[in-house]
Amino acid sequence: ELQLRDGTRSALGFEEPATTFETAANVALLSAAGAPDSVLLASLTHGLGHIIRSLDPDKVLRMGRLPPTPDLFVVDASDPDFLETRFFGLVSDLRARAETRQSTQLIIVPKDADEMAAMFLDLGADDVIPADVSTTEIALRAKSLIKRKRLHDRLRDTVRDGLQAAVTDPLTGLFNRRYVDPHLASMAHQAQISGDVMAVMMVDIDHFKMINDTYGHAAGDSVLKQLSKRLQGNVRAVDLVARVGGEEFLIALPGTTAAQAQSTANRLRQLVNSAPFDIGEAHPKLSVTVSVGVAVSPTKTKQECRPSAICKEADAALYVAKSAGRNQVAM
Ligand code: GH3
Ligand code: MG
Ligand code: MG
Ligand code: MG
Repeated sequence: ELQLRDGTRSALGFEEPATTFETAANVALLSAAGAPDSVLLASLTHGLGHIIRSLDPDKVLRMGRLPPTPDLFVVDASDPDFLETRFFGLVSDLRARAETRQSTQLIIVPKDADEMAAMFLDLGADDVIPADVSTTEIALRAKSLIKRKRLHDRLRDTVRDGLQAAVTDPLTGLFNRRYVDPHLASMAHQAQISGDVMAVMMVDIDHFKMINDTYGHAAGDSVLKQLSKRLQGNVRAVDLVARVGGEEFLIALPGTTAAQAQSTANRLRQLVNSAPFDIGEAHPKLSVTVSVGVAVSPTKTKQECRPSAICKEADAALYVAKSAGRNQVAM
């Protein structure tokens, strides 16, 4: 018995998680409360935390919500005295719920229960095996399921990271133009249906070219990074700060009136000017100012909420602020 357990564990890679899996596999055993302990199932889950001997879907799914979510659910439906329909419901629930959808499922059925096996596969089980196959075989199949699942996880993460990179400005970590357009569109849509107001600000650094020309491009970059932090750190969580040009930032503020937007813009403008920027030991700290153009929706010309119209008005207001001498807010 001991030898069997050890053999199963090492076949699954539990003995050497670092070489077989990047992190130890997390396996949950689901079985009827009264079902006899099987050496195999005990060994599958040995030392891995989650062993839940329950078929109460709520209990099981609650466990799926706790990190780490099991890589594999082993469902022991091999007890012929137990009603298989309860297992059917559980398996389809695990597949349907967001918390456990990514976990794999290995179902152990009584031997010669072909129809039951087919039913489990239809319901979304990844693999079904009769209870009389060798423990090595079960262990190998479990291992291959976990491996496949980990591969899927990695691919999903890679895609997510790729999407994230596509909408992020690498210098400042802020969202870029590509993110702003759909974000503004959905914000405008929300404002439209709720009859709510929204505001957009264009923030542009004054005489930024002079900073580059006088202190170098690296100093300019450093100002961009610090300024981004100041802006991002001083707006609400629902507000979006994005870098939309070299030294130009867009801030989108849902549910914000003209008066509120103007006061926020002035607060941010003063915040930039209130403390000088550190651009390295070789240079004195540098005082920086910004000009801000503000627009709200519904816009001056249109009742409907169109992002392009608000942005155009914010741009025009920015131009006014620049022409009027910079370091000011216009709307
Ligand atoms: P104004 O007050 O009218 O806005 O003048 P300005 O000098 O800020 O505006 P202008 O558009 O003439 O110059 C913007 C400069 O920003 C020119 C460009 O070289 C610089 N710039 C754009 N992107 C970057 C960047 O990523 N890093 C650095 N260091 N400079 C940048
Ligand atoms: Mg300019
Ligand atoms: Mg500028
Ligand atoms: Mg500019």
